[in-house]
Amino acid sequence: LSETVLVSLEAGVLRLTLNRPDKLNSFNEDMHRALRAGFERAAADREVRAVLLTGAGRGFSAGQDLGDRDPRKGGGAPDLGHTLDTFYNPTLRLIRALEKPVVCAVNGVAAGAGANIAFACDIVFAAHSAKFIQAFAKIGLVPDAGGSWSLARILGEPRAKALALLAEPLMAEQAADWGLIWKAVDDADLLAEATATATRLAAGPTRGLGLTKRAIQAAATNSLDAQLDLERDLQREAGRTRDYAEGVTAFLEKRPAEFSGE
Ligand code: T3D
Repeated sequence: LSETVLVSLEAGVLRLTLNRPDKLNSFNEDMHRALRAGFERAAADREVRAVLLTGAGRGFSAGQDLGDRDPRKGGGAPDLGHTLDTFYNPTLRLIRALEKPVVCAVNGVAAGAGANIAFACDIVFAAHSAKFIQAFAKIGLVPDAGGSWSLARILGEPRAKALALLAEPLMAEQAADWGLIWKAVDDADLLAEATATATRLAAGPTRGLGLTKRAIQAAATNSLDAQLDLERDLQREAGRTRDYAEGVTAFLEKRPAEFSGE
């Protein structure tokens, strides 16, 4: 069993903790595989109704482990396209396709692909002391792990380009002000607040929440017409869930709903 990602399940929340703290949770192949396996489990396991992603130690993730890319070790230029295909891209796609909420608690610096994996999550909390760095420009690379997409879409070109070209740190508070993340919170409260949110979501109408995620993500590329059709289709599906019947019944009976996730 890999120790590079710690995995625990409590109250329907699958907590995935990136765990290479002495390397600021930078990604080696083992951590890639373990994180991907975590999200595959989240998709397959009915007990899992939300995911919480965080990092061990003082950082969230410093992106790719550059020790594994040392040109001084010889062997010629690596095929980084292949490593994106094999590692980062499948995980990004899993996070986006997972029809369960993914909460991220950015506990410290998030650099390179580490930042962009955080931006792919659904609800992102960051500690006030955390910062986001598009570190790629410092080593001659291009933003990856979905960063060029999410930064441009969320921030627009001027801010996306400045962040990517200058590789300057963006503090958590500013990231929240710009709409890149949900909230910046006190360092001491980060894990409790993110866990409470993930736990609340895990007790929610999982299928409806998953369909909501799908609808909002589809809006980025749909016309209004296509989106209206999609809402009709998804609402039809949501209207057939047990949780919808329970939600309406609970409202009419003036009691809290007890959602099963079905
Ligand atoms: O290759 C492919 O597959 C393509 C995909 C690429 C995706 C990417 O993510 S490319 C971008 C890679 N990441 C970076 O370029 C960031 C490199 N790290 C930093 O710039 C800084 O470490 C930070 C700004 C993130 C944090 O700075 P600071 O001063 O808080 O910490 P530090 O002292 O630099 O780092 C602490 C330790 O972690 C240190 O180890 P040591 O000296 O105590 O033994 C440092 O070497 C290590 N570390 C930090 N980042 C990485 C790393 N080791 C390997 N790879 C790292 N990315």
